[in-house]
Amino acid sequence: MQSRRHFLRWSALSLPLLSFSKAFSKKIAVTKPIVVSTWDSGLPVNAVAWKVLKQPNGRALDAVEAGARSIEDTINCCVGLGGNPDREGKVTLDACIMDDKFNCGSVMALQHIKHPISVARKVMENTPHVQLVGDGALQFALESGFQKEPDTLSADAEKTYKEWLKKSEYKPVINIEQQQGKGQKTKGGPFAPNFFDDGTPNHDTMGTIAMDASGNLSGACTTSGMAFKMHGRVGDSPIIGSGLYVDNEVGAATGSGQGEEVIRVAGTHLIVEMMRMGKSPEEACKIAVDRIVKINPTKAKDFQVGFIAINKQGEYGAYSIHHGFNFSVTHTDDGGKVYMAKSHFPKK
Ligand code: SD4
Repeated sequence: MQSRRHFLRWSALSLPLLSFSKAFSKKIAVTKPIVVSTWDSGLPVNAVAWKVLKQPNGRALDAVEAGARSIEDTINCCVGLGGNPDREGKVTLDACIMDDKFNCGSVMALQHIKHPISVARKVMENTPHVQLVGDGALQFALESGFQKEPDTLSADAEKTYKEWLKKSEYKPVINIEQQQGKGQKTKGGPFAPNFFDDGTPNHDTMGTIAMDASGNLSGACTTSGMAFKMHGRVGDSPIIGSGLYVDNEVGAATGSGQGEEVIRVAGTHLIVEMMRMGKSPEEACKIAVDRIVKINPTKAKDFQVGFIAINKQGEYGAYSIHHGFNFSVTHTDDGGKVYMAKSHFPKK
């Protein structure tokens, strides 16, 4: 006869085992590969990343780097050497990259280099460090074979900079790329046009997160930072845990907007930790946004932050402080889709 002690021991062991096997006999559908980027301008970035993800053994790390490089090649307000300068008229670039094994690299306030994201990857792969800044980052880039580009502003950046100099006023503008400029032929805000004269869209910081067919996550973030910032200012974008974070067991997150406010709450690390605790990507992004707003709800009326996240099931989500932050999702050959993030403050 089975003793009571034996029975108790057996049932204590078997119950968790039974529920464990039940949970795992249910197959969870995972959407992969998948790539998600900030803004609608993320759609062509996703398309470049998608090409990599579709290849046999295509790595998420290569995909996000290729996507970031593609936007660094274009002229736009907020990424790459064609971006808006700081208040001294210098374009200083911030970028970071993170893979599925907590390897990460970043460059901050880097001048003269076309592809800061690739320099960040070299920092990750070829140095014992995570971050290089300013002249040191430039020196490392040149020693690594990157070409030094001339110190000239793009025509668009020069125009907006001259305009700015007239007032020399530094004020972040919500959804700067989504605004209608007064007296301008094309759509655009007072500091940066939404669309250039040839019809191509202008845009903001590019954050891209991806999961490849093997289920590995990586992310990249690249920007010229807030227009007309102080020389030497570094935003959230190149800071691991603020502008970008990847934990291959849990998920990945990145964002765009007023970097100082994201740094204060270590925004993307917070999002990944919330997903670890079982929150969906959208819920996790909302928690980070709410935390920023709670610090100073009045001040939050005047700046934008938007986050995007994916988890290991390939579920994605986003949330922003103000209406107007959209994001791009690609997980099939259909060219991807743009979604508007839900926001703390509703559409005005
Ligand atoms: C920064 N987060 O430098 C970047 C800029 C940005 O919308 O995303 N602007 O703070």
